[in-house]
Amino acid sequence: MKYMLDKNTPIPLYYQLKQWLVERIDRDELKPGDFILSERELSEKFEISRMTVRQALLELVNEGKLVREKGRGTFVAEPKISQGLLQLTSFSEDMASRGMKPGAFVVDVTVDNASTFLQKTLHIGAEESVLIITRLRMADDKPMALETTHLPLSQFPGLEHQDFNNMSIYKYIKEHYGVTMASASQTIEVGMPNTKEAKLLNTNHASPILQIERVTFDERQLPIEFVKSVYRGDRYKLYAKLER
Ligand code: 16G
Repeated sequence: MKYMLDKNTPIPLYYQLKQWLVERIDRDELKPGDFILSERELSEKFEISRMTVRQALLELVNEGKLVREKGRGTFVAEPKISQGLLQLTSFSEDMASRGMKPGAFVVDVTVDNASTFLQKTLHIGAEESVLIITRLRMADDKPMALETTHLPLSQFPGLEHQDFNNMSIYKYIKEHYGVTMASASQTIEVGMPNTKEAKLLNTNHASPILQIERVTFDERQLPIEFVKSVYRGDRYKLYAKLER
């Protein structure tokens, strides 16, 4: 069946094709993971050039609506998670509130002396040890972020013996040490993943990431955590409600 784009309006054909695809995604006729017809098939279906099709698909890939995978083709992207910026939540809480299954896969756990930076950030002495946990965070078993958490062992004695796979650190710390995360300061920058990050996050080198650093404070305003995270840019958008 042939579809007609309106060749008599000043609206460019590539834009009309984009709108056609976006409408079908918005109406759920095309769902995340569904394949999009090839450039050749779309150009035949709409009787337009392959160049025109290419431009429409490329823009939708750049806007994060479609994903292109070498050797597989182009398909509809998963919708992005809208992450609120003003509430202090844990990854596990965030995913559970969206009806998704949170997960944590431990990549590395070490105990190290506090670096000068960590001494300052966590208000600890040079002789104090820091527990460093790197975890891949999953939502419904799909990798979303890579987090490296630094915790002062003086505040959490024995924590180094805990298995951090598929568990919530915030919840554990509250239940076992009576420490509640009360506030945090956070910076967010855009970057590109290194080879290890791209591999663990199952993304490619050309996909931008969000680099997030957080210092979390307990109810006494004491810093108790420093976290460096790398979030998949194609899976997250940041949200804040602004008031005048
Ligand atoms: C969030 C926090 C991270 C915290 C983690 C605890 C950001 C950028 N990071 O991912 O600082 O360590 O939650 O999650 O939001 P958990 O309680 O599920 O282990």
